[in-house]
Amino acid sequence: MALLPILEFPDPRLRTVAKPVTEVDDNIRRLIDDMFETMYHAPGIGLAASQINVHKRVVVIDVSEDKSQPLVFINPEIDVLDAELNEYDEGCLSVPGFYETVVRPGHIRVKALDATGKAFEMEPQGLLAVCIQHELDHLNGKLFVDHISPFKRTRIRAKLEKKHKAEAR
Ligand code: QAP
Ligand code: CO
Repeated sequence: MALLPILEFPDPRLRTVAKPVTEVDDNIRRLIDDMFETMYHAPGIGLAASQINVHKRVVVIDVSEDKSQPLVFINPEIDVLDAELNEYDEGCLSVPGFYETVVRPGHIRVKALDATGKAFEMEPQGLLAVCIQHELDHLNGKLFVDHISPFKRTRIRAKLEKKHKAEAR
């Protein structure tokens, strides 16, 4: 297992659209293990491969209190199940220290492959529905800051650029 460095906004590599996984093999399972280790260490509740500069459609999530419910989504696809929208204060390991309210559909259906390559479906609501949509955005080169006002996004970018310059000194 390995802890992997996480790309931070506004790194342009976070804008890469990830490619579908064609075969769920041991290399993908090693990637998944490293992603869980990196996510739990942070700690975080969701991580997309894009955030560790691997542009494959792989997401790991665990929204449980005690890290007991690891979920893997390979090549995830989402349908919106009802028109109701929910607000949630989202954060992101790639936007450390910043949380903003994002509006998204509250009830979705997700179809994906698990770590064995088997297709599954679920119909989450609440935090899990938020998290899956947030992570699928990453695979499409999108970040939660794209859902907030340009003013707030610019301010966050400036603060993180300042932090990155300080870290590089
Ligand atoms: C995405 O985010 C998410 O700013 C996962 O300093 C977040 O795990 C989906 C984190 C909220 C739904 C709701 C953020 C850790 C972790 C930070 C995360 C930080 C340290 C974020
Ligand atoms: Co994120």
